[in-house]
Amino acid sequence: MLRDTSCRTQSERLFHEASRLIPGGVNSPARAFGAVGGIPPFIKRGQGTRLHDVDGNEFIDYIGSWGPHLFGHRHPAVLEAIQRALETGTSFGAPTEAEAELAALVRELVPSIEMVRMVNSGTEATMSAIRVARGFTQRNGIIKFAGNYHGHVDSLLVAAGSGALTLGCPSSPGVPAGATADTLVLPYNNVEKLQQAFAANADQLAAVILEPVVGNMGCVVPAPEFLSELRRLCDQHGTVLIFDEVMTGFRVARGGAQEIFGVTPDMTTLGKILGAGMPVGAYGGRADIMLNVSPAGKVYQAGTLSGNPVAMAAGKAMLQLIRDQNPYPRLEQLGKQLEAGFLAAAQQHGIAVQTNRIGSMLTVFMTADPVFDLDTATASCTDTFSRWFHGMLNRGIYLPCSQFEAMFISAVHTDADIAETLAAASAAFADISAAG
Ligand code: KE4
Repeated sequence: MLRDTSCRTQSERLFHEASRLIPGGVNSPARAFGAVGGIPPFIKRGQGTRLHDVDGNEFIDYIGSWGPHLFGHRHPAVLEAIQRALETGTSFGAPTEAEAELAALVRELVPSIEMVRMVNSGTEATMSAIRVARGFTQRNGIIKFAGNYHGHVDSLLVAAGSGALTLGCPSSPGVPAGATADTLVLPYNNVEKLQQAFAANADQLAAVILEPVVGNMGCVVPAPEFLSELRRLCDQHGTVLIFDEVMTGFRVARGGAQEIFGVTPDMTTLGKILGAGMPVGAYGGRADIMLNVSPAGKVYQAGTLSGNPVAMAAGKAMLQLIRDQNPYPRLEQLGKQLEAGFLAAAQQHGIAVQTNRIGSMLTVFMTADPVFDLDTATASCTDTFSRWFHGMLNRGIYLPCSQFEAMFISAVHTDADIAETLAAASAAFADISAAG
């Protein structure tokens, strides 16, 4: 049965009310349906793999709050940890045991992180990591890659992915030229351009920051030699290699992308899953670098709610689930099943698609050609994507509302969820094919 998510809904009423008070009616542009059109469903509650909106519609969720819900909404272990933490308070602005306990779990799962600082978002994590790398090397130059998104940090909001790319403002107004004067943007997966950039700027480069598997131009996997050459060049020139694993951390493997590809960064940024849905980000890495962070060192970074005890409790519960339950074989199986089904459904109805996937993170690109960087990603047909997106939404499947995002499967998605999703995908592709 097609669900009525058109303009005569509670979501419509709430969206118009919100739009009078909040820019675009949302607190983050990625949620606004700007690229796909229509009104975003206002969510009333989530449970497991399901979202329920204010109009009584139910969806199988493949956003998972843009990554955090590795074990679905309201996992009992996470809820119980939060409730237990709330019994003793919400925030103290003073050190608590939970902060070191979560730090120890992070180090156990991601051994390259010898020391870590908790912050409140992925943006804070990348902003701080860049500052520390600059303080440590006494250099200013930064390399980032087109289509990579590292949060809304001034110096990195250039040729950015995610909402910036989706809404056509990869380099935002309001960012002064000075803020990005030291930022070099290179094409992802292009070793030759990387070598040229180092040859021309090596002694000025404080850091290279990248998504070791990109989620923010849609899912793009690194070419085999890309990460290893990056590591070699950073070693050669004393440049700090920062893996932004805010999305891939604990998502693609227990130890993130660095575990899968066997390339060890000097620093790593984390977020999303680390907070289990609560606002947590983190940056960490080599102790000799991290000991430059105030108050141990001179590079200043601070935060009223950093290490918040309730958020720490949620993060601990999440990382203990990961450590004790090892969800990755199941995530790989579900990802493989879904990818194969999407490809078969598209092929059956003559729709040209490419799928890029790593574990439970994948994107269906509406293009006939391989996607390996921003240019090939943006060659996708966003109109076809929008039609597929709404065809799925109307059949109760909640996908990321942009061609340039990754979808996420949780460890609690069932075979029945996958079957229902693939049936919807086939019907949605059939509609597109029939409409010509
Ligand atoms: P936050 O500041 O949104 O917590 O994290 C920024 C960030 C940093 N690095 C990577 C690799 C990220 O993917 C993100 C945030 N991801 C987007 C989704 N693609 C968040 C969704 C949103 O902006 O609402």
